[in-house]
Amino acid sequence: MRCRKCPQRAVLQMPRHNTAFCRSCLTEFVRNQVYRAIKKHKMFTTQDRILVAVSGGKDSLTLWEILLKLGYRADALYVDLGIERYSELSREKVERFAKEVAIPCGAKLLVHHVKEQEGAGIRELATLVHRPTCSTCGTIKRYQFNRVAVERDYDVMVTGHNLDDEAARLLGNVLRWQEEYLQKQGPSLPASVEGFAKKVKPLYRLTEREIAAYAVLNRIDYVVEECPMAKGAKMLVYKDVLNRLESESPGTKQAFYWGFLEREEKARPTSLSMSEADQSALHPCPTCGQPTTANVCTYCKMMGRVSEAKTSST
Ligand code: Q46
Ligand code: ZN
Repeated sequence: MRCRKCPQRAVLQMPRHNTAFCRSCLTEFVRNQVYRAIKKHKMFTTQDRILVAVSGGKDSLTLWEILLKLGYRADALYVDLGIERYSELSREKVERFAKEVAIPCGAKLLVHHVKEQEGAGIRELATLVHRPTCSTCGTIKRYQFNRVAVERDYDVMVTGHNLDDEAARLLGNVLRWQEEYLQKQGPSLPASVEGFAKKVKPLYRLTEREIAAYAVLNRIDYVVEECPMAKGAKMLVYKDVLNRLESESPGTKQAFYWGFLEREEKARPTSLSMSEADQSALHPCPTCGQPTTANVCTYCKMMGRVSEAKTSST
């Protein structure tokens, strides 16, 4: 099959756009989708200092590469969760990418080690506080990314969530009518108060398959295996359901998530009042100073429980 834009051989068929691209037209398409996302949602400019959350997987490394190729000032933060082989492998990939691609472009890689800073690997921490590993992990990653972004004066924090991630999350939130989460499902969340970094998702227009093809064709070496803790996660079930719908009816994921965004945009006054509501409910955590709606923030509460559990076991 031929590329729809040039005479080259197509390497990827894209039924949702009823098209097919060769290597260089696919590269251009993917970068262009990221650029459109950045512009449409006024995510950042070339003057801003950007912090990319990288995990070593295809999405975050591809995102970092594209931002650098598009001329943005993008550093990255990697959180080493201390999950034996998986963390070692993914850290290796991130460090190699930084050395070969990012540092030559003038970018920096920052690393946060959970074992050193929080005193134990993510699985051990979760056992100590009697919480599921992924929710412990989520609390730590959110906290550390925000802390680094704010303390080091980054203008915006960027994550590699793609169309599959966002459509699956939307499906989960709609199935349970979690309206509070629905209001925060857009690709750009403003820095609602002092101490909260702006967060954006420039890959929301691209599917996992398109990003994987881009990564392979552009020789981005990423960790292929999933985090071992992801097994059995609800998100994977939602993704699977959406993939089945997509193969029956190409474009379903896009229509679902983009349709939601269009509706949200029309209801913008609600989201503005939402950020006002956030502001009035938030105050600095007395222990760490990060904004929280509770007495003490979730991270500090969790770390308090970790030290209690450690003391009682000695
Ligand atoms: S990294 Fe962390 Fe994910 Fe691994 S422990 Fe769960 S939440 S599955 S994005
Ligand atoms: Zn705190």
